[in-house]
Amino acid sequence: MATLWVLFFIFYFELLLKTGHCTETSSQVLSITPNTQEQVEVLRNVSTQYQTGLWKPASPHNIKELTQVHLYVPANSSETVRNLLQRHGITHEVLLSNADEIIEMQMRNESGDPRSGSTFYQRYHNLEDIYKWINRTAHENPTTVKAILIGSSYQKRPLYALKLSLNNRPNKKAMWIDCGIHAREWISPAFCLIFVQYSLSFYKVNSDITQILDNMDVYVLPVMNPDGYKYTWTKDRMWRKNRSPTNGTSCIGVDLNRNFDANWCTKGASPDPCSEIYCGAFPESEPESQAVANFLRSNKDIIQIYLSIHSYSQMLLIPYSCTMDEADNHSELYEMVKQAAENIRRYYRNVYTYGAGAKTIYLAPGGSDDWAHNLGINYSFTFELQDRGRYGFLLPPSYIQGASNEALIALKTIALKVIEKTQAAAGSPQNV
Ligand code: 0X9
Ligand code: ZN
Repeated sequence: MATLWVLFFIFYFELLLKTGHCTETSSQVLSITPNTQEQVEVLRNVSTQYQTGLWKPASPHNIKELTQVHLYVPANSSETVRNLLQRHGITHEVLLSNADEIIEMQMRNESGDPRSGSTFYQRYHNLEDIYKWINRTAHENPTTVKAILIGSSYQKRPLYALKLSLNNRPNKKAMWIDCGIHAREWISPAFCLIFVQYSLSFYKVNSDITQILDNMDVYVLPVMNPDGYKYTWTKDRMWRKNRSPTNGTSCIGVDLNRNFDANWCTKGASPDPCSEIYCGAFPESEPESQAVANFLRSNKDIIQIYLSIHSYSQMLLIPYSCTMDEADNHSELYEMVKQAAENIRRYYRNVYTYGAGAKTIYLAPGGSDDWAHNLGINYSFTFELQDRGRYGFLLPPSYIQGASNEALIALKTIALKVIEKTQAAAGSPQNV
């Protein structure tokens, strides 16, 4: 009997270590809300030390009173950080108690365990597999899909956009969708893949996507930041920026969503190469943002809708993020994201907030959506997909389909509205 008890304790202790319920030995993600300016300062400090990783907001400067901060704390600094918070009377909640284990699991999942029962689109894929998928999709659909090389990354990886053109109607307009500007937001490329697959499978089956694809071509860039994405699979799951170096510092990477020419590098972006929101040496200094900007410039007369997919927070954002001013067509855009959020709520019972970026999250100049809007692509949006912080960037693969369905209904709502306003009359979207 005694041996049995000993075995039980050994087993239980191991379980504690594995599940992370033993706080001393596992990394955690904490949700912390500072109540005073002093607490804000403490949190800004903590978030730049002890090898912690700030998940939300993107930069310590954006930490403010009464707003949740999500902070990754590695196992070895867990005690120090918790003591520090306690000393300053800052309370916290544990969002994830086993972050490293989840990271490991999501990477292992890649090979596609045949016993898991999940399909290709219900898993995250590494960069090589996404390139293979791009190739396969173009080859298997020679009349409707074309892979267009729009440029290459700093490390010379190709940037392929897929052009979906489901019929030969003359003078068709177009929509642009990019995914994976920020490397760690894995749900974003996963959505782009699902969107392409859905469009090809449900054209002439679902009336909304049929109407959209009858009226516009769609350009889909599944991974805008391939170097960063690769890095999240091999070295650092929480990497955000691209991988270009800067002279005179060992800090790497530019935030591609601060590198566009829209109030570039003003408040809400940083000139410090070590910052997560580093704006780069000059607007479009990065080959990735330049490639997208060049493509949009060359096709601005046909592209009506610009959509950039990010995570996380569940938000549907419209310009501007680079100024507190309203866009010239603010009410029109606002009405669209409002309807899109209502549809997500109606069909999937999930809450998305919506509005102008600067007012809904924070001032964030140099973003692609604001730049595209100023270029003349009036209908410009950024979606922040699931979730609201429970898993954050580590959204489990089993949530990919649900998160993508929500983005899809929002996309349909907006595209149908744009078609209705600018082209033929359109109906209301159905469930997907
Ligand atoms: O800060 C960002 O770039 C986006 N949020 S994220 O958490 N995915 O990093 C929001 C982008 C909103 N649009 C612009 N800043 N232009
Ligand atoms: Zn992002």
